[in-house]
Amino acid sequence: LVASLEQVDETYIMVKPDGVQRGLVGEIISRFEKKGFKLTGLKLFQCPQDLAEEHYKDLKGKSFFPKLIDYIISGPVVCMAWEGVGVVAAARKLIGSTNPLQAEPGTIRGDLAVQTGRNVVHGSDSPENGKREIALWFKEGELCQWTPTQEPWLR
Ligand code: FUP
Repeated sequence: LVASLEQVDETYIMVKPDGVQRGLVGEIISRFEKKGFKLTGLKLFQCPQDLAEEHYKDLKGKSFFPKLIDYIISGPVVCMAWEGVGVVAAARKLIGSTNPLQAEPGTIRGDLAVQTGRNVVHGSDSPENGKREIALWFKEGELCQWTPTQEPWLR
């Protein structure tokens, strides 16, 4: 009842090309599933350069921007939309610090990555950016609003 009164947010999570190449897609998805969030969008996707630049437009002036764009378009990514109360901040906690060497053990980056420029996963940094990024990476019909049922699926 308490949770139902709270704001349900959405966040854009992406397994970056290194995560796909290293076979970490299932491991990364399962961390968000186990936490209890709801998956509302999922696809494997080769990102075009203009989309990568739009996604990271706030970082356009940074020296690492060209390298970042080359990295994101270097191979397929896995795009995901996740929904839940507090999902944006909780996903950032599950992901860990930008620099994987500073990310806590137990986080995705802390457990699975070493370099900032190859930090396996992206997560939106605010509910506003969650909405913006989901709209950027998904078309309307690719998202699925669904209600978990009480069905005894294994019987
Ligand atoms: P995060 O929100 O943790 O993904 O971090 P930022 O939005 O600050 O950075 C986005 C991406 O830029 C990072 F995932 C990796 C890359 N980056 C660098 O390559 N070098 C830097 O010094 C900072 C970020």
